[in-house]
Amino acid sequence: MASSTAAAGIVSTTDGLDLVNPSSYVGFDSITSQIEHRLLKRGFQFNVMVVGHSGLGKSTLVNTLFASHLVDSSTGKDITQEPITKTTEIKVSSHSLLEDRVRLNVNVIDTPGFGDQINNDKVWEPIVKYIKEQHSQFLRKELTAQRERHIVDTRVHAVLYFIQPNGKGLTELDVAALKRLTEIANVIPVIAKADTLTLNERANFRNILQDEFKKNNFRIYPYDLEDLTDEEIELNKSIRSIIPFAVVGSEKEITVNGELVRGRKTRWGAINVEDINQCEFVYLREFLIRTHLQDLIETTALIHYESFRSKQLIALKENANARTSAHMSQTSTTMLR
Ligand SMILES: Nc1nc2c(ncn2[C@@H]2O[C@H](COP(=O)(O)OP(=O)(O)OP(=O)(O)O)[C@@H](O)[C@H]2O)c(=O)[nH]1
Ligand SMILES: [Mg+2]
Repeated sequence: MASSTAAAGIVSTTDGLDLVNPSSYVGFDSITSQIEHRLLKRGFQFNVMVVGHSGLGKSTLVNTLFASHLVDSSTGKDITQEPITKTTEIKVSSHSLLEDRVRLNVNVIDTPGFGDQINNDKVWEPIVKYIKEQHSQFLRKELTAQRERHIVDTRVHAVLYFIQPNGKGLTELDVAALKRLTEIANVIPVIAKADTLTLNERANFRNILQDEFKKNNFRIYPYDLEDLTDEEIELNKSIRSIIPFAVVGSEKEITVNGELVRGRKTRWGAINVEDINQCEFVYLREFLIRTHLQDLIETTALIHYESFRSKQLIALKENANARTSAHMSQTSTTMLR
């Protein structure tokens, strides 16, 4: 807090810092607009991955998520026109969203579903490997002598984990995969194909899953880090109460009340995926690309990447030390001979 011992434009603060009030205009107050300008020019890079058992609607949902905004930037075609087929390999598609001067570059990383293989042991390993590879690539670029001014970020900022709407709970495979993935990335679980459950069944299932996350000590995103404001803590609390989001995806448009909407016909009637009374798809989208976009990107860098980076650097140092001492003992043995 500033006291009024101002002399020659210097104001002392209670934390011992002197605030200098320059007598003429310097111009650094424009720094926020400079940063804004730079960020707007460069745009944001957001990488989201979908993971889970086979056939749960992963590919459909990512297409639905950005459907109204997306045009495949590589082909220029509206990607939602293409039929969705079974995903057999990790596939990245790049999209660009432009809203109110802000450019958002989204990489969607679609992965093959679990459960089709004869041996399902560690089927999540290729996914873990992919996430780590992106960290490793980033680290390599950071460590090169001629570092790029702006390293293109391919690190996975969010993993949407799809859970079968069985009403019972997680499978053994889910538990093992979630344990591994929550250690290395921001994991956001969703209840897939929520249209197959009644609203009551959804609420019960959500409670069961939240208990299982607790019991297994999974670190589910969002995290309450030290520097959050009271408002952000409150927001996270309310988000946490509806995680896993119950979502419905659809590759088709249907007519509901005479209006053409993206939705599905179910045995209870038609579901409009954009209607918050029928599914939580809109909450998920808001959460991902509005309220938590920057936090997802930052948390990936500050927590997950940082932990990878420090482990790698320690291992490098230990290797180098081991090599030096091996070399020294070899030299002294030679000298003794
Ligand atoms: N009832 C219902 N069906 C859905 C939903 N989303 C997708 N489907 C259907 O489920 C089937 C599988 O959808 P995909 O999007 O290919 O599922 P996936 O998880 O990508 O499948 P894999 O790539 O094999 O792992 C398709 O027939 C979709 O039409 C949903 O929200 N509700
Ligand atoms: Mg798929």
